Amino acid sequence: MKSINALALVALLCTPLLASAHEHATTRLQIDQPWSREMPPSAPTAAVYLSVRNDTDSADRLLAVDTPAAAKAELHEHIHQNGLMKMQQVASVDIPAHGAVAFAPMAYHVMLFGLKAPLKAGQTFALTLHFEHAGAVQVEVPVLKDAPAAQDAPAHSH
Ligand SMILES: [Cu+2]
Repeated sequence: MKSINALALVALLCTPLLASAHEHATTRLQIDQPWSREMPPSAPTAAVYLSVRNDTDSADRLLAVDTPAAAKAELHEHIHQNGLMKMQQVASVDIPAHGAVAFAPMAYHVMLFGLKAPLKAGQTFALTLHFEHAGAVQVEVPVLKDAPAAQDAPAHSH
């Protein structure tokens, strides 16, 4: 009896995951592990990180992003200039065929300006990515206190 209940629970928990995997498959691009870091309530901006995987034979390009959580969302990259770390807006991000591009701390990221409300850990918000070929792909972005284990910034290792 106990094992039957466990199986039923597993089936219940797996259903939303299967549904979302199917949804992604139709877009030809896989958006993995989106997340945003919780910021102090006074912070006017926030960053979103994720990974875009392209399993198709043709390259694509991320052109723009938007979210109802902020007035404006931009594609940014970090650059080294004269020994300083800076970030700047980029017009688009190439997603190579059979490749993946990581949006991670100290790399590409989505920058949110004019947050409608402070981002608190435990919340999620919608983010829409606009690709040249795949079109609009929407993901739910969870707000986390710390980076997910798989995305721990290598720059922080001592
Ligand atoms: Cu930025």
